[in-house]
Amino acid sequence: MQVRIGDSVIELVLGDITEEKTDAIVNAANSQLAGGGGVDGAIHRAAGPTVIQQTNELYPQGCPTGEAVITEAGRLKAKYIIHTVGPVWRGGKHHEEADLRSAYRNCLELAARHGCQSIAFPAISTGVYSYPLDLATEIAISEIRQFLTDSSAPILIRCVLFNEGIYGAYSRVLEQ
Ligand code: AR6
Repeated sequence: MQVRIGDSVIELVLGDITEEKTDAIVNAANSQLAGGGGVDGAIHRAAGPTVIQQTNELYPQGCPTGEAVITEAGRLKAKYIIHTVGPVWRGGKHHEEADLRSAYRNCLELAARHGCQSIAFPAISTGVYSYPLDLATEIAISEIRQFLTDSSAPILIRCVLFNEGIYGAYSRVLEQ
């Protein structure tokens, strides 16, 4: 499914983000940038050891929640990996929404600063970090829409969704 916003496109696909050929793919990392399970584990396994070497060298302090850092992409087809840290869901009253919005926005701004014309996102925070899927989806789509509305350069944003349930949630919100 695709929606056009000006000259840009938001696209939803079902699949594995490690196979994407977009200029950048986003990793849902932890604040130590230490690797982990979920999409983080899959990305590091597919990209190989140079990525964790780079995060250790360039970002020894890790990455705070809501921020984003960039590395090359090792063996992946993408050029860059943007590592962001979404919030852990703790009931919704611990600035989870602001942190998740800021994670999306910082990824998009970092990608733009590196000249990326296409970027693939997973559903940040909706796995191990337990953010309720419908709420996370609203935030993802609204931040992406806002960024595309504000920016002049055309860009493709692809949300790569790991199962039918997540795809369904995204398509319902994008259709609105
Ligand atoms: N491609 C696309 N999406 C994926 C893939 C994949 N290969 N694998 C999983 N997902 P999660 P979080 C989806 O848990 O909630 C890690 O241990 C998954 O279905 O990967 O932000 C980190 O190191 C879900 O919808 O990330 C952190 O400690 C989404 O990706 C912590 O988990 C995010 O799930 C981050 O938790």
